[in-house]
Amino acid sequence: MIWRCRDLTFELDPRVLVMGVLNVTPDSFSDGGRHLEPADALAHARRLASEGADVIDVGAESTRPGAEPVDPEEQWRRLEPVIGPLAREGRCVSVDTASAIVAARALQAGAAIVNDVTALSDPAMAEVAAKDGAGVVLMHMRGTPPTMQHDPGYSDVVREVREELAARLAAARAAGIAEDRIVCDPGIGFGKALEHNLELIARLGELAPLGRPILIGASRKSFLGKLSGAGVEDRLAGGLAAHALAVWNGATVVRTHDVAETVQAIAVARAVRSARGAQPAPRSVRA
Ligand code: HH2
Repeated sequence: MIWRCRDLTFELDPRVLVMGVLNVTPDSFSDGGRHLEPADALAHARRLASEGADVIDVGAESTRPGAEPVDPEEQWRRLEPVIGPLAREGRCVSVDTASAIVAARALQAGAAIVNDVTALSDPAMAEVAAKDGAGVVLMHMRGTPPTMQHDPGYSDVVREVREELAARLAAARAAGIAEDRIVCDPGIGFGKALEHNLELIARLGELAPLGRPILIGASRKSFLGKLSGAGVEDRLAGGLAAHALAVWNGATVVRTHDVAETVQAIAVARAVRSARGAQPAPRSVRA
């Protein structure tokens, strides 16, 4: 499977891409306030790359449950000193934003990917991404960050996420975004209760009919704390387990704060998945 992001082409499966998270925010749930100074942000991005991140995903707006939107001008004030320098160093930069204005400026500054947790809900975003041939991450979310964790409900979370992502994929194609530029993401923790997150990871193979690479982002998220009792600083092992299981079930892009450890966990999961006689989860859809 191919993922094209501007002039870059990634060949996935068995290769798994690692997206290292860089939040230039005061309030992100796990690393808020740590990389607000551009020098700190750049140093952190370079560390993530040296640990094996293929992509640096830079965000300036927290999407944790309860978070309020951040004005595009403020997002760009935080992002500008980071995106251009990283892109000029030849790094593949993704911008984590739902704002078309911010995405357009980031692409102009050299970003290659738009990671939109609202799956292009703003039609202007689709235009921006299509025009520059950006890679696009379409993430599934029910509701919006301020309210999304207020009692989320599904009758079959995997089927509904697949159908809703299929609709966003069709909308993206209709807006002129080539299919090979798109990755789909079930949105772990975005309008999902614990059992929904678990079912999505367990049945990730059922998203294969979307025909696009699947991204998983479980790093440090609260469902790991619910399962283990670990605080946000202590969820590394749980995140590695979740990501390894997701790769076993077909994820080929992993978004993480903990790159070095994730690279190692993925190498093992990928190798087991490729072992003779391995029987990963069926890539069919439950009847
Ligand atoms: N999760 C977060 C943010 N962006 N993008 C995608 N595609 N998938 C995800 O699972 C995802 C995402 C939340 O994590 P983080 O960026 O660390 O936190 P915050 O939103 O508080 O900045």
